Amino acid sequence: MTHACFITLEGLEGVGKTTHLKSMRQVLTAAGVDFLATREPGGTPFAEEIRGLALARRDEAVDPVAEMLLIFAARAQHVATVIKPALRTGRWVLCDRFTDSTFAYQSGGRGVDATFVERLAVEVHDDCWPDFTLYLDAPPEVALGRIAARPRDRFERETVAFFERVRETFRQRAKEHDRIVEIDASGTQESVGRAVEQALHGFLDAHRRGQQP
Ligand code: T5A
Repeated sequence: MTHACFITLEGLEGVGKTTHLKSMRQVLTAAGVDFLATREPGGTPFAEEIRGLALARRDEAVDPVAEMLLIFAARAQHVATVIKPALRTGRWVLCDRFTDSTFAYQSGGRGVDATFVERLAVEVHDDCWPDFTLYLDAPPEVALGRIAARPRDRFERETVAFFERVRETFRQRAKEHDRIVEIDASGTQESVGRAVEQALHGFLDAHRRGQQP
């Protein structure tokens, strides 16, 4: 292996990120990769507290820019104290969501200007972008249907139209960035799992050959 890689998993609520992170961990372990698994918003005690603030249901409407700044505050802490130090010491990072989610939710979903997101991304994590991102795609009714029985946080109470915009932004970013591989996650858990593992093996093979995107 040449350098430590930063891998992320993206997609709507309930699409199967947590489920498939488990098999991604198994693939990395079997390949002999030393990695840490983490998530956003969160990944450190302070950032997890910010996550709690951002996701909590409340009576007061939350301003989209205030929401985005909270998420970037958590990200600043996470990148500075967990992600960058791990990568610097040769440890790979596997992260459930990262800045692609901010483009999808705060810009696509809430309407914050994408150039503002881009500027904050530069300030907060500079060139620390994922080397490889798996985007699990499914219509909102399929993804949210899978978590219909559990209590909803502030985001999960949004409208289908909101999630359609989020999905469209994810799909657009997958078209624009070679590092993002889109996987149809509307099938069975087994078929999606196979596609996830195949894509990750493809990345690992390309990385070994020095050909990653
Ligand atoms: N957020 C986050 C932003 O707005 N901006 C940002 O920049 C960031 C980083 C937290 C929230 O933060 C927002 C977006 C989010 O609203 P989160 O913690 O990642 O995000 O929470 P969720 O996405 O809500 O995580 P979930 O646990 O809801 O969804 P998962 O992990 O995608 O789904 P998972 O794996 O738990 O699966 C859900 C259920 O479906 C089943 C599983 O067994 C499970 O029961 N399942 C399937 N069933 C049928 N077929 C399949 N193919 C299945 N795959 C899984």
